[in-house]
Amino acid sequence: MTRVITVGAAQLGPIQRAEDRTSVMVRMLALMAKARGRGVELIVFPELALTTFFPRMLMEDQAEVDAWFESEMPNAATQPLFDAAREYAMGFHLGYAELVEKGGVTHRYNTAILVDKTGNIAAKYRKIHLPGHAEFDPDRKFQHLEKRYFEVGDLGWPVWRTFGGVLGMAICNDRRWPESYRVMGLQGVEMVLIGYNTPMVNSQSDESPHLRMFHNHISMQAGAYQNASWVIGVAKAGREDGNDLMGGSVIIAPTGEIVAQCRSLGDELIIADCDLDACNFAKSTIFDFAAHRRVEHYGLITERTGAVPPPEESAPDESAPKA
Ligand code: ING
Repeated sequence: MTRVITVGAAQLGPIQRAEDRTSVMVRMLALMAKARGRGVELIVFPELALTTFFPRMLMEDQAEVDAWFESEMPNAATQPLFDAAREYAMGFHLGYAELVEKGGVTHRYNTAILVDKTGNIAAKYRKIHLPGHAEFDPDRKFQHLEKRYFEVGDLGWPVWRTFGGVLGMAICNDRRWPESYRVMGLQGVEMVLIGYNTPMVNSQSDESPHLRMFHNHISMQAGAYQNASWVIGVAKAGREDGNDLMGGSVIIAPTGEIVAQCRSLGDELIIADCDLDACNFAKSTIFDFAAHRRVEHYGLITERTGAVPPPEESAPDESAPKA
């Protein structure tokens, strides 16, 4: 029996700060309806899919910050997605800002959930690699305050047996770090779902948009290839209140090849039949981790956080007698 999942990557165009969740829901439900007509079984929405990318804004008032978060999931705004999932027998991935009380303490995460075909939340992931900074940085062309608004995720990178295979999740900046994929690869992941909101330009350099797109794709293609896994990367794209987000949403095969790619900066659905058994060959040959990895040499990867170069070469001792 083949293990093929028909997957839809549902890129979203811009969400302006003034737009409410209801207007976004209309757009997401339209993409789900379109996907249903194409036999999609799993639709993947972006990171922070319900609102504008609010970490670009410096906010001092906690109530103003918390208005961007969901304290329940599902909730009144998002319930229609869960209803559609059940009606269409279509699972979905959704990124959102999660506010959760634990032991009387409020925690705020950049979160993604995977909802199954019955409309139940089957999996949750909280973003671990938070890019940017926590305080206003006057040297940047624009702010990227994820370290201010979110805590580092506390769930690790689990994988789940669902949709007939082994699925995992990562969020945006996670896709740039090989460790994210490898932790899931070491659990046999066959499909990684990744939403992203990525500025089209660098806030600290004149890096070109085409170079940014190259980095976007090479990161996910490498993760897919080196872990013999499908990778679904889905953008929220376009110009949000004058700030440009990149598109380039893709469906990437375990070979690292891009099999489908969005061409617009708006709401756009791309679809592929993802055969999970396409992971098997590489997992049993070139990336048979048990046969080839040498963990006894990998210690630095978990022992050391920042790079430590070797000491500077000592300057020749000028006082020493010349040869
Ligand atoms: N956005 C960006 C990302 O990692 C970024 C931030 C862009 C960091 C480019 C480094 C280089 O795609 C989010 N939301 O993580």
